[in-house]
Amino acid sequence: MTAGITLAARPSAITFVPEKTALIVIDMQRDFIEPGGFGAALGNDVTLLRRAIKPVQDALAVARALGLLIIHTREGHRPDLSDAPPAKLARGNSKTRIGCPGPMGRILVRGEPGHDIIPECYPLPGEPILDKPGKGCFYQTDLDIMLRNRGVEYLLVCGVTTEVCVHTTVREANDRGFRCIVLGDACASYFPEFHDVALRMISAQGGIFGWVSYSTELVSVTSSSVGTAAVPQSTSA
Ligand code: TIU
Repeated sequence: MTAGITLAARPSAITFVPEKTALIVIDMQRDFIEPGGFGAALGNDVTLLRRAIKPVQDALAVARALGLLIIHTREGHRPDLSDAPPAKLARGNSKTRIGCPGPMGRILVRGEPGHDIIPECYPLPGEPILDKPGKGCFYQTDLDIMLRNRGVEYLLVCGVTTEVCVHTTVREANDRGFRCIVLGDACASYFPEFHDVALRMISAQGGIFGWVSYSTELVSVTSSSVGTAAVPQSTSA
């Protein structure tokens, strides 16, 4: 077993064991991040989410160099919408409702261009993609068994949006006993104040939901062990 890797973090440093660690990359989807998708249709400024792209790329490079399990997630629904709760389908209008046509296909529907992951963060062959109908990555998915079969105990978590799908997932994971390390600069929100408070909520009260660290810290502490050629030197949030 390789040595543990210690990250500076809030509320305290955290040491993770690579063999027992997965990187979860949450919903880096065109519908949320590119102009013309679901996020933009809701009136959001998608450039705020694009800040996370480079840090996510850096986290992916480290995880690949360390041989971590990497799981990419996508929020979306079956084309017949049979897995979407009526309450979720009732939200919005004909331009913002899930399943309605948008510039990148039907909004948040599996198989549509907008539902897919942005090219900058696209999974490599062999990296699992987890399709989920909800905000949290555990709800109605097989993520739990995938992690437990691999003996995963630590989760490095990144993606969008901080206070919605990242937060829901970390809360679920924390209750299931996983140690969650959220990479703050590799998360983003349409609402910067929500992003900041969401990160503070994770590490408050002695780390009530987990730890908050940064992709820059992950790159910095692993560059000697995985080689600087494999890991891009980072980055600003
Ligand atoms: N992935 C995720 O966060 N889904 C959302 O709908 N987020 C919003 O902030 N809208």
